[in-house]
Amino acid sequence: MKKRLIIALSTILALVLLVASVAYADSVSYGWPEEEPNNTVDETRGVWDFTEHGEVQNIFGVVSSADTIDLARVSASTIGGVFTFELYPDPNVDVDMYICDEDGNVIYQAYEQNGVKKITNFYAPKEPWLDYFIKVVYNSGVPSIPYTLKMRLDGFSPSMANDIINKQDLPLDIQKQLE
Ligand SMILES: [Ca+2]
Ligand SMILES: [Ca+2]
Repeated sequence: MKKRLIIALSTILALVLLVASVAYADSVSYGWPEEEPNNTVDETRGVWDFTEHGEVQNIFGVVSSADTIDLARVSASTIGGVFTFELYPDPNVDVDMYICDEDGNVIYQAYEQNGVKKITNFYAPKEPWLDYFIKVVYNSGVPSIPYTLKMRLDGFSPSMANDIINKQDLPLDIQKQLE
């Protein structure tokens, strides 16, 4: 029974990967399954590093009553830019999404739009070794398909400054223009 469930889940995962690669075929886009263990900042090994503006990376993962936290380490430290994070959860599962700092402290909570959890206009400065963590937290429900965490990095221009949610992280000269 257990083995069958694992096979079914891996088939679904393969289908999701295929769909994702077709849907985003015209842009720079990647997708991989999550890597467990990823329940704490310290045990989360891989880095989802963004090195081009317009780049999209997708993570496919599962949270459940047996695995309530998934963290993903994200970096744009060599290029900087503006992140958009969108979590497409299994509709049967109630989840929350957050951005955390390098110590695992929550900085922002996602808002919901049509069942999608979103954090938009998050400014990431170009700063060596600066990483963030996207945190997916399970609340309730029984998953039957993996979630997709879609992450996109775009370039920053001063005309976007008013929409940035973390204005305190903008360069000082741009903060001054906003005053
Ligand atoms: Ca997981
Ligand atoms: Ca986990």
